[in-house]
Amino acid sequence: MPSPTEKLQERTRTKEREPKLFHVILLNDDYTTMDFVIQVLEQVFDKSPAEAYRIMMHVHVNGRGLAGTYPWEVAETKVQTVVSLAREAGFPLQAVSEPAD
Ligand code: TYC
Repeated sequence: MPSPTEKLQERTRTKEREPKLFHVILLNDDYTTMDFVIQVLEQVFDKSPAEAYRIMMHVHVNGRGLAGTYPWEVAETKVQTVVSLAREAGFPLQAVSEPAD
């Protein structure tokens, strides 16, 4: 049996190496333009033009889709960036984050 100190050290190391990951999900709507969503996927989520188009069409057809997976703070910042850019441009585009597992 490991001593309590050894247990604590094991748990601490695991947390540092495996931060909890969160999916950033884009939601479909009827008003945001396809070009704007593609632009967001390229600029905020570093997608290639082809991948951005694929993800945008997936969201358009299925209602929601995965833009990227990040540690919690990065995921929250990306959600806020998407919403800010969309509101500045006059679009209702929504993004949410949710635990990856
Ligand atoms: N449904 C939008 C349209 O037809 C396009 C769109 C795609 C909007 C993805 C939001 O997350 C979205 N213009």
